[in-house]
Amino acid sequence: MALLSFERKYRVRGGTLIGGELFDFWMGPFYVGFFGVTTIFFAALGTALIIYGAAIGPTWNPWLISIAPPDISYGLGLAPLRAGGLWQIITICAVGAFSSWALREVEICRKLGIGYHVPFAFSVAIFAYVSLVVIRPMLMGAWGFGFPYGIFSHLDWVSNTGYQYLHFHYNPAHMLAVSFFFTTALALGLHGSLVLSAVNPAAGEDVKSPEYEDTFFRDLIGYSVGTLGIHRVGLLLALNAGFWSAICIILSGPFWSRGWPEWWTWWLNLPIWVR
Ligand code: 07D
Ligand code: 07D
Ligand code: U10
Repeated sequence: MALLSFERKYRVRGGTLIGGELFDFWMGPFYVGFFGVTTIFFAALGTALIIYGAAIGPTWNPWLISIAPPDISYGLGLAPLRAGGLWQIITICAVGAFSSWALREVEICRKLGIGYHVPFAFSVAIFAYVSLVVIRPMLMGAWGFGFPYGIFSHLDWVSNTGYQYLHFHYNPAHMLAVSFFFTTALALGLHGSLVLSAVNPAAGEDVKSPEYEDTFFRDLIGYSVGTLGIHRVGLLLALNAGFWSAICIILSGPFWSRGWPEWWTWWLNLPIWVR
């Protein structure tokens, strides 16, 4: 079915979560829906507040613009706009915009009659963000533990936070997250190259069937996970990368406040070593 006739078939009203038929329409290629409106609202307000924060700040250099969270002394209270209040409202806008985007994905899935895998996956990314600016600051008792909104300043935050725990690489959940990120790239590299090698042959040659893809990996490593299976594996790897990232930062502070290398003393303290 050509794309346009397919769109005529599925672009019908219904299936929305909220708002009934009120925003149940498309603008050009984009589906709008109630959550499209809330996305635009939060994203526009958040962006405007970042621009306002830049205007009252010391620089227009895009790498250096930064909206900082309140000082730790404000605890979990509200801060004046210029002293972290902007960061607090921008955080509400960001959570509002990301959640709206996920819910808009859900409405599109419902219209198409497909599974909710994409919004579920995006929710893991949202969980990682929320772990940084809501969950960990709340567990530690101050919004000031969130990261600042700026290109370079957020890198400073990651570095400083890492060194507060002496050597962040020794955080076991960080190890898992890093390994899952690396494995995700490996899996996508293998999958993208394998598919292209089979279905995008040189001019004049035949496109090869999935049996060729299966056979390549049986010959190489003795097993093929299959053409559907590799997508399950890819999703599982990527979701774990985001999930263990969130865990590694929630652990740092609320549940472990010393250097991460020290955590490994449990290994040396095992009763099995001969002294
Ligand atoms: C390619 C999809 C497109 C998305 C892009 C990002 C903005 C920000 C806003 C100036 C893969 C759009 C950027 C809307 C502009 C202002 C106020 C996704 C793709 C191109 N980071 N981070 C970047 C964010 C955190 C870290 C780049 C966001 C944590 C490190 C970009 C968040 C920690 C490095 C960026 C976030 C952390 C970066 C490229 C939110 C741990 C880099 C991102 C909302 C996760 C790299 C200068 C990219 C860089 C980089 C955005 C959170 C660490 C500016 C939106 C606090 C170590 N981050 N980041 O390609 O070059 O993502 O930085 O949580 O080295 Mg970051
Ligand atoms: C949070 C982004 C969510 C994004 C959302 C969408 C828009 C719209 C619009 C483009 C989670 C945003 C969308 C804004 C854009 C348009 C149109 C993703 C998020 C919802 N580390 N480390 C990680 C590595 C070191 C430290 C994670 C490697 C040092 C700290 C990952 C190395 C020290 C934290 C990771 C390394 C240190 C991390 C990040 C190597 C510093 C975190 C990925 C090779 C001295 C962070 C939840 C992530 C974390 C994190 C990898 C080194 C510190 C596993 C590979 C030793 C403090 N590090 N790290 O989380 O877990 O993505 O955050 O050395 O907080 Mg690390
Ligand atoms: C899916 C699918 C399927 C389909 C599909 C899709 C999933 C069934 C049916 C849907 C998929 C798509 C439509 C494709 C979209 C894909 C993605 C979103 C993921 C892939 C992403 C990319 C290809 C982009 C990757 C980009 C990377 C890795 C780098 C991005 C980096 C930046 C934007 C810069 C960030 C850094 C900043 C801001 C700091 C500053 C640093 C730099 C700018 C770089 C270095 C510095 C300099 C060189 C100096 C200064 C720079 C200057 C002056 C200018 C820079 C200009 C720039 C443009 C960056 O399953 O099948 O089909 O359709």
